[in-house]
Amino acid sequence: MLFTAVRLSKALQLTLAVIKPDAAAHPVMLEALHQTILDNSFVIVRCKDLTWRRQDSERFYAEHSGRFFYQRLVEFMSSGPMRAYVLARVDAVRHWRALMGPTKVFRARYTSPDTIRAQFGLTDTRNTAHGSDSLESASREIGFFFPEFCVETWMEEEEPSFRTGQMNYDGQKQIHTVSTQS
Ligand code: 3AN
Repeated sequence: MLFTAVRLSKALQLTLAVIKPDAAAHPVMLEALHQTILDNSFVIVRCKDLTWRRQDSERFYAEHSGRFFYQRLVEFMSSGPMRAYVLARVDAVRHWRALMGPTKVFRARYTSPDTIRAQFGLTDTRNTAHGSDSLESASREIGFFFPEFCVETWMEEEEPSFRTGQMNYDGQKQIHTVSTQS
């Protein structure tokens, strides 16, 4: 029965989500964003608070070096604590980016007022959240933030359990874990 359910349903996808320093600095905002993630049916696979050194920020955003906002972005992203998540859901990459909304905060407020960036973003740089833009970048970015986490192993060993709802939410660790009850 479980085997059939796993075979018939669409596989979960993993994505990297980050709550940037503008929001992570405020515990109430951080809690609201965590709740938004849960309310939108994401499985929280990993959750970690961390602070980047300037060189981490430069390395992560290397593709933007040379853009007018690069120095500002690099400085901001290493200016204080942030929170990184590995999230799972069917079409997680697309769903998380839709929930974040457009990069530019004022555009987000105008076109997608219910999104995270529209509600919490301050400027185009301090725009509250990051999300991978493809499966390939999700894999690379998860490795950047969670070097101990192996996407392939998770897909093989844990994804089927999460897909069929065999999970619990651990309120203390603030992540979902595979339920061991049969
Ligand atoms: P997104 O995060 O929406 O995928 P990217 O990858 O184009 O957008 O940009 C990475 C980050 O660079 C953005 N999240 C934002 O913080 C910053 N950024 C992008 N465009 C601008 C801009 N025009 N002005 C200021 N900051 C920007």
